[in-house]
Amino acid sequence: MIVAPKREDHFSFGLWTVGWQARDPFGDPTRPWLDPVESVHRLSELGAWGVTFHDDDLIPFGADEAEREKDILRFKEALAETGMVVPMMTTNLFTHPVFKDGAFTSNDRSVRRFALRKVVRNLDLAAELGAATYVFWGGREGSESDAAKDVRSALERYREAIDTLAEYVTDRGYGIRFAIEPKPNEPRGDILLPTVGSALAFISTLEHSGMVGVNPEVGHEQMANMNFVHSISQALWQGKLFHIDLNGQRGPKFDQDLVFGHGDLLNAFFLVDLLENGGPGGAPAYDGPRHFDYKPLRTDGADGVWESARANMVTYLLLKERAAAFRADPEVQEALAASRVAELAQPTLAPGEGYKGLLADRSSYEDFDVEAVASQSYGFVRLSQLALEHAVGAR
Ligand SMILES: [Mn+2]
Repeated sequence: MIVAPKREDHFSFGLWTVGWQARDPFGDPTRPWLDPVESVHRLSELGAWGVTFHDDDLIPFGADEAEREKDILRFKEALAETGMVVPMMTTNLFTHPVFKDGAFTSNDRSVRRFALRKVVRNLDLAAELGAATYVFWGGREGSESDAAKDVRSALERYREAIDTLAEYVTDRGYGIRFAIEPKPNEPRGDILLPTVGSALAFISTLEHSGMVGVNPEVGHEQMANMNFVHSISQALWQGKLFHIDLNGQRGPKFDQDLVFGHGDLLNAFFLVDLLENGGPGGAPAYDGPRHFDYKPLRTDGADGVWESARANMVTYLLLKERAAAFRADPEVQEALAASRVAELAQPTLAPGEGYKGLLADRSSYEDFDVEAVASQSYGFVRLSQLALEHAVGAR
């Protein structure tokens, strides 16, 4: 039985995903331009709830005011006709050659000032359209040569940019939160804030750090050979998972942007289990949009565009079902207990104990049976296999 996506599942798509014309560094586009209005209607028919976009996805770079107003009006009409929402928006600070050495961290100060103005203009539109989250992906913020970029100054300028924009949003009372999207490389040889951990550390230096979180993308983290479930867990632990980009990737190579689950399926299973069942008492650990940032395969025509959009949502829902079955299985519960997974939630020190109590507790060291404890089995293989059997629908 294949599940059907619904509004309440809160699936959203970037206009640049289904709208990707499949131009790559080696080849021309294989698909025609797709009208954002058509994307809104088609995604809505497939059961999606929202669309997201960069300013330039909707309004061509350099469009005059009349053209801009016309594009926005048509788009708003499509939203009104379908009931689709815009939960997130972002800025294109990477396509135009003016950004070839970065936007907030270009060596050229005038580029940095232009970039801030481009973001401010689009933040006004984000507020108008009710977007709750504004994403910053600094694709061009980086370098190919260590001779060419003073990284400490670049990070300082990055901080200055985010703080300035946060102040603007606060002064305007927009209520928008920012989410920084890490990526290790591509298009730049090395990109600043390459992983979720780097972004979290950067955020802690911000003046308005409370309104800034992360927007991790499956493939970006896996390009850096990170375990996405670990990265998301840390973002959740720090209360910083403001948004998420779901897609697929097979290991450290170029950014594949595959359909969700079409890369590391088992990691996708555990990710959905974490998001849907990882909260207190098995509640969802994340209540934001389930946002897909992927590319329909270049080999496919329009049929593949909509088939892949559907595939993202169906795969997520199937994994959600499988994760629920995994959690509900008494054999899994027994295996989890045997593996003492829940015991990790118990603090290492007793309430009020402190190091003095620890030092006074002979059972913790002097009388501790190192050999007996070292010889125990944690039973993780059995637990892993149970998860796999549930993930593939064998249980
Ligand atoms: Mn990507």
